[in-house]
Amino acid sequence: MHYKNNSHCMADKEHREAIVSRIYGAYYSILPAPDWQPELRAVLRGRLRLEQQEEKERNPRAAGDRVLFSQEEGSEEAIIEEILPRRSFLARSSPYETHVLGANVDRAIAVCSMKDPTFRPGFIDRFLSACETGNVEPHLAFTKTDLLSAETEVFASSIECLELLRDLIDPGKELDPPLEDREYLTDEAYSVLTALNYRRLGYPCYFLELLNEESQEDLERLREVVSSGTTLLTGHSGTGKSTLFNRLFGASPQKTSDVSESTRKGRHTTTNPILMVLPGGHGMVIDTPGIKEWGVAHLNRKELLESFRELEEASQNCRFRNCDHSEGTMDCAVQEILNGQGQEILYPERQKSLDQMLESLKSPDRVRKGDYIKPTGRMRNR
Ligand SMILES: Nc1nc2c(ncn2[C@@H]2O[C@H](COP(=O)(O)OP(=O)(O)OP(=O)(O)O)[C@@H](O)[C@H]2O)c(=O)[nH]1
Ligand SMILES: [Mg+2]
Ligand SMILES: [Zn+2]
Repeated sequence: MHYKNNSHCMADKEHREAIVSRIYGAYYSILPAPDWQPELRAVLRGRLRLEQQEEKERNPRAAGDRVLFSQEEGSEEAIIEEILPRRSFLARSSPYETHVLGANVDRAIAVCSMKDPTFRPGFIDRFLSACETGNVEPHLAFTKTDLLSAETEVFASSIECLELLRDLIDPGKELDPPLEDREYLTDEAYSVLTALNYRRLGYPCYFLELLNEESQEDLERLREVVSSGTTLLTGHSGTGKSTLFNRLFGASPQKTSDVSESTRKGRHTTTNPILMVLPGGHGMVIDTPGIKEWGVAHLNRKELLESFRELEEASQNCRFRNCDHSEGTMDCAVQEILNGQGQEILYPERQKSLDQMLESLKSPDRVRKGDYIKPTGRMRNR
């Protein structure tokens, strides 16, 4: 990776560039350029600290932020003099708060377990919308495929599975028999079908058995992808983010722990985001704490609709400039697809997600319980 020398850097040779790797309240860990080592402990210069207080955390720092720092001779602690503008960031939000998960990220991987904890496509769809509008390339890692039954595996590679994927998005097709009457289509098999639909949509997908020591084609593909740029891992608690992180590093820098026996949910093992540089000094990976929900209150109706790839072509073809594709707009190409007048309709789970997201736009005062569990990198919207 190459970072342009900042002009401030040139003006003041004492200031060096670094990347924020961790934040603990008022303390930062930073990795100095060009080798991103050694990790230094840092604090903000008083002026910046004041600005931060006065802004009431309007734009707090996140892992991945670029900074300029100084270090007095003999001092262990570095001082952050300036925070450089962000090239991109990944955020989720309620009407009141925005939580920046990471800054200057090139791509993000939603780590989703096929089982334990339960597969939740709603999270994926919100994540995809946030990435598409935040200029971050989305990837999907489906973990714990080893927990799927042999029958599900057989279904996943069957013609029937492919036919279902096709029929479910065919506006002219009435499913016969309907989904609920197909006995082989267990919850598990339906989750796999839903995962495969993301691959059909063209998102890079990886199916992983992270506890299997043997080499896996998808894991190797993923290694290649993260070997350049900055990659952020996100997902619900217990899906295997830190396990994947450790596998990418070939070591165990991050603690992982079992999903709870009784609730089948994760235990929020990771509590702070951490950025690490892969051996060789090229790619950087950020492991983040598990989150419950991905709020998209920072997106408007137009952005939401246009973040759905299925609607992309239609939104480009929409005859109206700046159309927000509202219900009842005559001759709007996006509305035509949503009304089943196009070549394809949305996969049922995607349609459900879109409906929920659009619905939440209508009641902007609703803040969901448990939406914001970690106080890192938040900012107030108003
Ligand atoms: N069977 C199976 N277990 C896995 C797999 N990947 C991860 N696990 C297990 O799932 C549990 C949770 O993994 P973690 O890596 O701690 O999950 P996390 O996403 O980092 O969770 P938080 O830090 O709480 O957000 C651990 O017991 C892992 O060993 C997998 O592919 N298959
Ligand atoms: Mg973790
Ligand atoms: Zn339109």
